[in-house]
Amino acid sequence: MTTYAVGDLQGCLEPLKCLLEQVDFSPSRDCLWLAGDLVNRGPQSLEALRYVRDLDGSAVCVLGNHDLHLLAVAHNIERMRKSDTLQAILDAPDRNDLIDWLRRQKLLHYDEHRHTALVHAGIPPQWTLEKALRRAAEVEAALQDDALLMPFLDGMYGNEPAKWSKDLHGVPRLRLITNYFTRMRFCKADGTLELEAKEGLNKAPSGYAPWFSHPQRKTRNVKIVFGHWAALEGRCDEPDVFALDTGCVWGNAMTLMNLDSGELLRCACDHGRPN
Ligand SMILES: [Mn+2]
Repeated sequence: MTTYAVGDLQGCLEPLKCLLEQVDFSPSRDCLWLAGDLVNRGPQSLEALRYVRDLDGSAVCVLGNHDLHLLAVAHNIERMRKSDTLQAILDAPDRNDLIDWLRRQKLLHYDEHRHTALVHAGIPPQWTLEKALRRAAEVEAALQDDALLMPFLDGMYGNEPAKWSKDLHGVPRLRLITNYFTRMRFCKADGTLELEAKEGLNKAPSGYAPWFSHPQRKTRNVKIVFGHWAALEGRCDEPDVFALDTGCVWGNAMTLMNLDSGELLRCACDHGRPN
């Protein structure tokens, strides 16, 4: 049994299949971790979503910002944007099953055996793993609660509050937790977020640094696998932190990591590119 991890699919299913073929992936034997953003921007969002759902117990998936956006669009909370490629999912006969499956996925996964965490964007520097898991569980519970789902999706969008306080409650609290796990790139050591900058490591806004590079980060003892930040091009220069989004949807490669050996495999095939 081998466990593999992949970054953002964003509707690029063919490159994933190409990578899994190369390693002779078998769902009955192996496991695939997905760092979220299964859908949007790319050409095969519906097929990618179905593929991962059908991997069933062989896949571990965390939610990304695009996956949450799909949930909001599917619940008529948010309008589709021009660049969204989600229509095929909304029109699919199994749409309700897919959306229901998506809302039951986690924001943060931790494998005790491997001492490894999987998250879409990152874990803010001021939280221990235990605290991060408790915070993620708050959002996961809201997503799975019929009474809380709509108010959460409705209030999910926005960049404020930027700074964590344990006194935050209700939707603003859930919004900040969600922003940490699904949108964060740069922040301060106390977790104050800057959500506008999307460039690489050397383009940090003044006073901010990549979430993983703060010296006092409380998850330094945990291996972390994440996606979301394509501008890193797979490099974050931080021990035990693995940036797996290598921008396949933007015409670059998809990366598959063997979590047991640390080996990285890239598929530079261009069939994932949007027109
Ligand atoms: Mn993302």
